[in-house]
Amino acid sequence: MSVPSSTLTAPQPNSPVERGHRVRGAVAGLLAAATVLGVGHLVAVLIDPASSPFFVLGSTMVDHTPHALKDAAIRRFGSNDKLALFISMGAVMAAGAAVAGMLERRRPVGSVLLVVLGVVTAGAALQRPTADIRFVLPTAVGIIAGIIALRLLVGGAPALRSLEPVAVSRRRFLATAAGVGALALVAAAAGRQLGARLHDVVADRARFLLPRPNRPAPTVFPEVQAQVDGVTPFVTDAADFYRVDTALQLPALTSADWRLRIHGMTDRTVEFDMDRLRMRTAVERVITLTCVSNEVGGNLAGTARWLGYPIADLLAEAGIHSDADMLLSRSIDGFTIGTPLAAVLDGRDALLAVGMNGAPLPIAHGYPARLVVPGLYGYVSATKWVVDLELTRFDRVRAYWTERGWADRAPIKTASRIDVPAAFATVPAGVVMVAGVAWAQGRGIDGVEVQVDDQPWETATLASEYSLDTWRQWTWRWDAAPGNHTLRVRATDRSGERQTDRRTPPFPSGSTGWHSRVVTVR
Ligand SMILES: Nc1nc2c(c(=O)[nH]1)N[C@H]1C(S)=C(S)[C@@H](COP(=O)(O)O)O[C@H]1N2
Ligand SMILES: [Mo]
Repeated sequence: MSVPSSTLTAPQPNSPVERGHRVRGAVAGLLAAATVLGVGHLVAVLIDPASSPFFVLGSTMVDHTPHALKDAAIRRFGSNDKLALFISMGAVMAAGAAVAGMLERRRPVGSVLLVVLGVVTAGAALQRPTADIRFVLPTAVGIIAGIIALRLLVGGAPALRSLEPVAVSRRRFLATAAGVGALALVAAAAGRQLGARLHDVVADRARFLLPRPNRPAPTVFPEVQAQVDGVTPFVTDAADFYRVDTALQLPALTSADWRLRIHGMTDRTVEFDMDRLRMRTAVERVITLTCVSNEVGGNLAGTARWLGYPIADLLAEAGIHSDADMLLSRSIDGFTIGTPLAAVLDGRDALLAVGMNGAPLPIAHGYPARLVVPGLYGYVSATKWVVDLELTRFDRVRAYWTERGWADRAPIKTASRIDVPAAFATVPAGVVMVAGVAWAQGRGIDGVEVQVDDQPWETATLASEYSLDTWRQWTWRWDAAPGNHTLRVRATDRSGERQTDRRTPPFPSGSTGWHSRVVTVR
């Protein structure tokens, strides 16, 4: 009587041999996944960086992330939300790839999973805002390369022909693994190198000539700055300016390639390039930008000197139809924003900006051109890398965030923040300077009050007002007695309205509530 040969040769489930096989399977899966991404990235360079499988999956996740999760990510990681996304995506993929590789040893489960992943990713690629049919290629080629790598690693060359498990010697496995790993790395590196169109943009930006403003911004006098250590600088350095956008890779747009098309409900379509833009009157304005996702006390707000061209003048060249009520702007990467047309035309300093704090826009802040509209949260006004302005109507279209439930029109709500003392700071008893900022763009700040514990509200001293469209700093001299204390702040805007104490989250139209800080006095 004969025993089935498999019971003789199959290692026991937990034997060292079996464990070794599992590790090999996991390594094979990881290398196959690296091959998909590396080769996919390389092919993507020939088409569009946005078609790279990793970016396709990442951007698709960003687009479909519920607002609660997006807010949590921004709250926790701030402008590092993308890094956090990439790391968690990489971890999930690595785990999945390792398991798929282990399963592949017995049945081609890993290969089947790769095909499924490929179909899903290719489908997602076609949904990208700037996609055409070529967007499936990087994924397709990457997946084919990944399957070949996986089959080679679990079964050697014969495994490419047969789906039966084939034994591979340890040396053969290591040699193949090294080869596949090197190939994936080289492909990814070559992809990066070739994809270094960003280098061109860096060089282009270094050469970019800023227009000289016909109307320079009023001087930022020292009186607008509270003279207290640790208070926010009145003008935010570009390097410290908050960054919020959906772009996983920075759009690489040179000023030579840049065009702005104005069309839709207009008498004619007009197109600006940088030369045509430069012939127009430039202005410089100091404006405080604010993100709707800013939590009470948060730092998603910043003030800069923006150099650019009044949007209303550009629109006038196209001739606006009187029944248009929305300016739908589109960025080179397909992101859209709907701005109430009235806000662009009512005389406020709504700009197509090309400069920030005396330099060309940083690439992350929209180089070579972006919109800045005072008084409106960024997601309804501040399109970066803008290339298209369409005159349309709110009852016809929705934009990126309004499609996801955020408010159609979103004026910035009055807010105030304590900057010093720092949260949970320990300060010596006696005179303690409390200071911070408050903003109510378009209306102006008329008063700021501070409360210690449950004592009566006290009036803070306001620094000079720069303009209605910038934040205003405040200070308050506190005679601090030992103990733990809670400081609270609230502002009143020029319309006479005082900030409500009702705490609401950023969704759908901006947070409300009073900022408070706990400090220890010794
Ligand atoms: N192209 C593009 N522009 C965009 C966004 C974006 O995701 N893509 N986000 C908007 C949002 S929500 C804000 S708050 C501002 C932030 O501008 P900043 O990154 O320069 O601070 O940009 C706006 N413009
Ligand atoms: Mo935002």
